[in-house]
Amino acid sequence: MSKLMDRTPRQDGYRMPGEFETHTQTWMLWPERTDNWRLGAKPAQAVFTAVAKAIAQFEPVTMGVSAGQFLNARFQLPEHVRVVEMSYNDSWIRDCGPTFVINDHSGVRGVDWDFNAWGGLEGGLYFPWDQDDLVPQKVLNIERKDRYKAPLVLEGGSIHVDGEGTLMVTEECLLNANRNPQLSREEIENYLKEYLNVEKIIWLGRGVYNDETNGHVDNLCCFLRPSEVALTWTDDQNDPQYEISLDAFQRLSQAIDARGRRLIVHKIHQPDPILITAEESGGVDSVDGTMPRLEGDRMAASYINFLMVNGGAIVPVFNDPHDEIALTKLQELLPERRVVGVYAREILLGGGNIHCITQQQPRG
Ligand code: KQY
Repeated sequence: MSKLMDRTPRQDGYRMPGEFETHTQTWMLWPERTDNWRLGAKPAQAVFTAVAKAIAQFEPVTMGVSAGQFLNARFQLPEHVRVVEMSYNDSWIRDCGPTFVINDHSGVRGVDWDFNAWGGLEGGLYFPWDQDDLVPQKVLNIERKDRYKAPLVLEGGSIHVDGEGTLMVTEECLLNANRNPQLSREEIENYLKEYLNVEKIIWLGRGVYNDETNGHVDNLCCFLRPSEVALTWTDDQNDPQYEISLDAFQRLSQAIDARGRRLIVHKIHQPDPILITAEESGGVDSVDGTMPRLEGDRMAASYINFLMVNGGAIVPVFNDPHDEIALTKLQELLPERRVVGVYAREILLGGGNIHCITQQQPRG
C-alpha cells in the first residue's frame, strides 16, 4: 500500500539521490495528444519507442498508456517494456511524475509536487492538467511506495541534485510568478530543503533560450557526478544562448557545493539553431489553450537533456554537425557508462527532450 506521509523527507531521513545513482527502473508516458504531437503523434510514438528500447538495454522500463492507446503501445513496444494503463494529460513524466527519495535502509518514497502545466493560466502550455497532477499518486500506488505531498508547484525538470546535499535550479523557473507567486525565494528554498533534503541551492539565472518550460535546469545543466557538471554552451557570441550560458558558467565557477567543493564545469556545445518547418507546424492540431507550434520558431535544443541509466546515458541527437562532438565528449566524461544517441527531433518538436519524458526510480 502507498501511505500519505504527514512529515517531510528531511524529517524522515530521506533524500533525493543523484540521477547517476542506481535505478530499479525508468518510467515513461506514451504520447498521443494531437495538439502537441504532429501527425496523430505517430512519429513521436516511434521515437518514444526508440528511447524506451535504448533505456531497456540498461534497466527495466514501465510505460504508462491510456486505455485508448493500450493495444497500439503494446504492439509497438518490445515485450520487456512493461505497459500499465494510466490517465494523464501529456507525456512529460519528468515534470508531472513523482520525485523519488531514498534513505540509508533501502527505503524508497515519492514526493508529489503540485503540477500546473508549466504556468497554469498564466502562460501554461495546456489546459486541463488534472490527470497529470494525479500521476505521482498512481505511480506510487503501483509501486506501493509512500508519498509526501509537497505544498508547492514544481516540475521534476526544474531540479537537479548531486545526491550529497546540493541542488541546482534556475531563477527564471522557480521564481516565475506563474509557479508560486505567494512564496518568497527563501520560503521556496526552505521547501526544497525539506522535500529534497538538501542544504545548498545553486541558483542559475535563465534556462535555454526559448525553452517553453520557463527555463528548466535539466535542459541547461546537469550533474555528471558530485562536484562535476555539464553545461550547454555556444561559442557564437551573437547567439542569444551565449549570454545565458556565460552567466551560468560564471555562477557555477564561483559556486561551492554542500560539501564545500568547487565544481568542475564541462561545456557541451549546443546544436546549430533548429527551427520548426512549415510541414512540422502544419501537422499539429490547433487547439485553444495549447501552445501553438509555429513555422520558424526556434526550439530549445540541447544535448544536456539526456538521461543517465544503470551503466548508460541516453542522449538526444539532432542530425547536426555537433552531435558527434557532444557524444564523444560525453563518452569521455562518463567512461563508466555507454553513451547512446537517439535521434530526438520529434521530442523536441513537442517542447522537451529525453530527460523530460523519463523519470528514474532509484533503487534505495
Ligand atoms: O521540457 C519539458 N520538461 C516539458 C515541456 C512540455 C512541453 C509541453 N508542450
